[in-house]
Amino acid sequence: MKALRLTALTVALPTLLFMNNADAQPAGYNYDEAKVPAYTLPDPLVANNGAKVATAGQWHASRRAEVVKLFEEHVYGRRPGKLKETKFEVNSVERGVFGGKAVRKQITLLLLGEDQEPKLHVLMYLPVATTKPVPVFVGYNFDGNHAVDADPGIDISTNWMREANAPGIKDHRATEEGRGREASRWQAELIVGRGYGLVTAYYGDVEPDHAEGWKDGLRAKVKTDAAGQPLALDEWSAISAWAWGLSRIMDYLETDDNVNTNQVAVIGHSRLGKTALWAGATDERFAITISNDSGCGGAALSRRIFGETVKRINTSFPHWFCANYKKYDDNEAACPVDQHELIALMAPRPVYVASAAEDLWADPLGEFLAAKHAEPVYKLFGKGGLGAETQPPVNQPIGDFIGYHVRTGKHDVTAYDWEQYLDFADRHFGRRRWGS
Ligand code: GTR
Repeated sequence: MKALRLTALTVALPTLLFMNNADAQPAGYNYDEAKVPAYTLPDPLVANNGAKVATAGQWHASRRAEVVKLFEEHVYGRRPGKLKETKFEVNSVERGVFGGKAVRKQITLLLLGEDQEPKLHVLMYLPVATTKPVPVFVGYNFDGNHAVDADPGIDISTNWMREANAPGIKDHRATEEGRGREASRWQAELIVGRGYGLVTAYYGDVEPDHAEGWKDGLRAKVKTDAAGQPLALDEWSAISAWAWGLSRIMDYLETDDNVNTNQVAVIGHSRLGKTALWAGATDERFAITISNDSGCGGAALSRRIFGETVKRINTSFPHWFCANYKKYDDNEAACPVDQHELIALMAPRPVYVASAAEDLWADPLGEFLAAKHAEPVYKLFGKGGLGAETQPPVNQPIGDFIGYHVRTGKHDVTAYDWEQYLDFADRHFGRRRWGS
């Protein structure tokens, strides 16, 4: 197999200049660029049979599907398509939100088309300044829809939460105190002010985020596929189940006249960034995919063994990936894919990868390099990639069809991140900045 060879030395310097807080990261892992091994990346443009993929037509006709299959088999597990017709119930429509700038809707998705669990509760904001269908951002939240804004009209999530007791959580359930706790990560008013809708749901509605969570979630409920064939439970990982839920939200959006369904961007932070990438890779209805600090098993190259490793993620979160992924514990180089190929699966659709300088656990440089090595696939389509050979300095966004920035600060989603995503979406959706 023809492969790309890289060494740590060619890429280390820009990052080292501003990354000196390894203390904030879990101990016992590599945060030293000099200790990144030389590695060889699989070439997305060499087919499984060794043939070179030279045209966009060849990528679409066969190679793309091969790469999806490799990720299904070795990383995320397969995910079924539509199983049953999802039913939608609009629970509330509130006008006059954000000083009259937005409509807030709450919709329940009956994922399996019947009045049974799991039900996915969707919170949606739409700007009222236009009567035209609007572009939207779709993404899961970590703490329940009520954490996205302090508005007391938002239903409190009743499903299991990962933290046992934390501000806004008691005995693994959300409390009133959790209202608005994730607001800085969502910037709903900013998004609406720029003319976009925001659509979010609590990922734990689909399946609780713990090793046994599947037993109380979607995967345990689904016994057969649409054709009545039995589904093995090991076919999909939790990340695949969550990504499947994002596709069901997309099904709903296709029925909502207020939404421009050609302009739906899927976004996620951290584990939900991994989920957004897998959703964008497997469901081409998502016009833009945005990965915010997704790290290991998301946008970061696994072969760098910098920060979180495959073994560590499979140990802490054994349910996120499929059983085969454990074969690559301490054995990253044996995996037939690396994460640049996941990013390449978005081509020719625009994709954005964002890092945070202090988030060494997620390997910011590894995220940049994965984006960089997705470029050859974009090139097949005549689309520009990052437009830079080395990682840019902090707070300097770059890129054409592959966007990238590393901002100052920690593992989080901030207003700065959202400003970049909005600018990127404006550019690709051919929009003038709202109000200009
Ligand atoms: C960490 C995990 C990361 C990232 C993060 C998160 O504990 O090691 O891969 O997913 O959680 O989702 O916040």
